[in-house]
Amino acid sequence: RDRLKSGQVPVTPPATSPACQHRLWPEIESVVKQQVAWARTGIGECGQGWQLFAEDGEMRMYRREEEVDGMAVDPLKAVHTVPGITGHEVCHYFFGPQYRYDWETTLEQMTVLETVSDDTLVFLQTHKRIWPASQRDVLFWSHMRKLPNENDRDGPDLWTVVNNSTTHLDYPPNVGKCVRIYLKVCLLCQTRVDPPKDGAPLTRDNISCKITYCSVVNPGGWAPASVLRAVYKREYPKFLKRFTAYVVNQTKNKPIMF
Ligand code: 18C
Repeated sequence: RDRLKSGQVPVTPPATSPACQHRLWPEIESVVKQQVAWARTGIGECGQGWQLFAEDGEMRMYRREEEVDGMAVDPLKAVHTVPGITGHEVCHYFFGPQYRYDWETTLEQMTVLETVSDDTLVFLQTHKRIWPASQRDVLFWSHMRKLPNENDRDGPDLWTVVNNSTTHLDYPPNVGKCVRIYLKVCLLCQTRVDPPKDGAPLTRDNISCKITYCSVVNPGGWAPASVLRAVYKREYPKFLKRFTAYVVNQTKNKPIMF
């Protein structure tokens, strides 16, 4: 059963989530709902214009060419299925700042500007420069959430991380050498379990994770569309393959984290 497509997964968090006291909370709540709904929409239901631009094993990446003020802001949607890991593990390594330098190859510097709660952080990142364009930075909140499996109490939960650009009085955009980019990113993960027939204990051979990754990045300033699309084409597949291989490697000798 594919709950990502079933339209039956609630996205309301437990009322006890500590982040719900914060000024950003109404925005987090609405963006998470919107992004999760979008991530759960199959490519066939997304409308016209989606092109498959990268394919490798189970991984498929689609984009739709879109421009705002002459700048390419192509939405991206990627799906992947990776054996041996859970959705909770994938989200844990994607969200945790302590792992980011290990897998994020375009990163130059990362700072946590605010710890809103265990599941919500505000990040400032600078990324490597692509000559001849200006270097980019990005300031965003990041929220990790379990989406309980209420239809099947014994089934694994869905997990998501949503990243969304925000502002910070102490870090206004475009004042130093960097141009600020604006992003919306959603990573949505569903664990699949294929229990051993003989009632033997569950191992990593019995699990896999269906990953959906959606993003829209506005480059924030001049960037030739052809160069930008070439960067997308190279960097997104590299990211998803490297990041998922990292999670497999980090978890292989650890107990399964459902
Ligand atoms: O989602 C991802 N990562 C998260 C945690 O870091 C988070 C942050 C995303 C930042 C994405 C923007 C990165 C800009 C990078 C600039 C390009 C550097 C290339 C250097 C090559 C040596 O959500 C995973 C993100 C995977 C990133 C894929 C690349 C996206 C390219 C976007 C281009 C943005 C404009 C660049 C301007 C230069 C144009 C010529």
